[in-house]
Amino acid sequence: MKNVFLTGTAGAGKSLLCATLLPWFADKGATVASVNLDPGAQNLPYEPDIDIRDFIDLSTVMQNYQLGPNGALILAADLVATRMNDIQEALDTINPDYAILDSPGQIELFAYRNSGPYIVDNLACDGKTVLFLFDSTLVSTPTNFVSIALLAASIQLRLKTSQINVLSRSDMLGPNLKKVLGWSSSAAKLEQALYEETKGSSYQLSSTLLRDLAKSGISYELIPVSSTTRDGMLDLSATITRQLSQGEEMED
Ligand SMILES: Nc1nc2c(ncn2[C@@H]2O[C@H](COP(=O)(O)OP(=O)(O)OP(=O)(O)O)[C@@H](O)[C@H]2O)c(=O)[nH]1
Ligand SMILES: [Mg+2]
Repeated sequence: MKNVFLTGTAGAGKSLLCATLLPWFADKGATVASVNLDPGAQNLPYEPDIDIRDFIDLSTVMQNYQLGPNGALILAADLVATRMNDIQEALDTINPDYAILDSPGQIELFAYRNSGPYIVDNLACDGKTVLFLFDSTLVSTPTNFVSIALLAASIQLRLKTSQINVLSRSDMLGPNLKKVLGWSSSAAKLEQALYEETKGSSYQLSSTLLRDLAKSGISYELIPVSSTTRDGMLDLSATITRQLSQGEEMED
């Protein structure tokens, strides 16, 4: 079984991408299971095979611990790790080729507390990758692009797992898609765009961070995908499969 974790800022399109990837993999003849790891999820665009909400109920957490909605979300996210054996057991029963795991909207609850890294690290699998979604609506300026690239690097630092960076909801960028992809594939283009945007005021900070990012070897080359038009799905699924088989070769 190979685990594919979907991460990204709130509303970046994780759940709809999960719903889109499931039939995509199934059509290719792979068996696939969906796992919802978000105890606070309200409406999911797919029917999860395994649902953390069956083990952790947000309103019970609020009542039992006398917490408001934010406090309950934090505690519920922490409690996810305590149900890892249940998730593992359910996954072992299904025993799919791929498990697609949808994470909570509040990325800090998943990546910056202990539960998310623990789950990523300890769920048994013979290959795993993290998809980090750059939300198209958050990367429309060069400075914003750099700030989300830093977040992507930070998630990689926390989850310590091979990561595929995706430009999600790419259809929402319209004519700006080409420009954003230009920044993602060329550090020189992005630096020039930063220079033109900031006119010196925050150029020093953003360009230094960008160069350090490049020096660290972390790639922010993005695969554009749209769950609405299905554009980019072929490229993304091929990248996931390649990444996971590379992991296998490295382990051999
Ligand atoms: N146009 C367009 N809208 C999208 C796409 N993917 C998701 N959306 C919409 O964006 C909104 C958020 O999508 P979700 O899939 O719920 O995003 P999420 O990251 O799971 O959100 P949280 O779990 O709440 O953080 C929904 O209204 C989706 O219909 C896409 O590729 N294109
Ligand atoms: Mg979601």
